[in-house]
Amino acid sequence: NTCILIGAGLDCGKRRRGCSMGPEAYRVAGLAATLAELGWRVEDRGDVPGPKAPPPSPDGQVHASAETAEWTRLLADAARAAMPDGFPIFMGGDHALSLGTVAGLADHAAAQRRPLFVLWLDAHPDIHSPDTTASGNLHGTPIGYVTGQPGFDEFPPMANPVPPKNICFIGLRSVDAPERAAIQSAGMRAIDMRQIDERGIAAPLAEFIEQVRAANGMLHLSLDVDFLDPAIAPAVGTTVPGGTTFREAHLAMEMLHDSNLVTSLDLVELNPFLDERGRTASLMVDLTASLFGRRVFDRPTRSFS
Ligand code: DIR
Ligand code: MN
Ligand code: MN
Ligand code: MN
Repeated sequence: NTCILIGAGLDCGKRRRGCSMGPEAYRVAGLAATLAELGWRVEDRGDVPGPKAPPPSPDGQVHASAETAEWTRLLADAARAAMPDGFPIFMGGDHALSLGTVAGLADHAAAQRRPLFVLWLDAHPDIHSPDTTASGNLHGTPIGYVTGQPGFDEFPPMANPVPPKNICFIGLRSVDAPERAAIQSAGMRAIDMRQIDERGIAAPLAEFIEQVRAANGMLHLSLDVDFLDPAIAPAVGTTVPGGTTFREAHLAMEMLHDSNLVTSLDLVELNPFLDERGRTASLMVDLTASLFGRRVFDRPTRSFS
């Protein structure tokens, strides 16, 4: 089996820069070799040549929409091109990259006549539109775009919108009023940190996995660094306290590996400029390894002291 690494160093989904260095950090952290050790054939397609982040827009305005729209086109193309050849891993880049990846994956799934499901591991639901965002940061909008919400006129039309019922959020702990209203009115599966505290991460994740399996779906996993607790994953611009632990995150990846349903992956929001000696990049590589079949008993130990 082949996995396809695609550098998506998009850095225009918010004003704070640094995510453009993400793809190189994953390479330096050994993502390709890690996957190869697990028996995967690895093909690195290099970096998608999207536009650089422009200077910060004034507060209250939407930042870098033309650049983000161009990335959306390029990444949708890259996703459609990669899917027939293997399992794509989009090395971000901020979360605005998912406007493009999910759009392309939705086209691929529609061509296969299979439903696309999206698992969004994130402190935030990212369900704004350019009309509802308070920050003006488009990394807060990919779920709004891929579910076909209005307000994205500058962007390529979403040909195959993802039904809100096919989306599952896990790890939520920063949700504003319009986001809460959107999630509730669409009846989306939204597992917040309180639910994880009360039920653990395994039970709600297993329910979603069963939904995907019953529908013979393809499952896209979008993993935001801020899903993790900032104590173990400091290299992200939007840290939120009270995130998932090391074991909760690995357990989710191990269960997803065992499900055999995941067909594509985004690694997003890593800002290597904020990292501590590569610690967050290495954790993201290790989580990816669990998703690709590494098991607890052969996980190497690392020390960062
Ligand atoms: C934030 C962005 N909720 C906003 N979200 C982040 O700007 O609306 N997503 N950081 O992961
Ligand atoms: Mn996000
Ligand atoms: Mn987030
Ligand atoms: Mn928000």
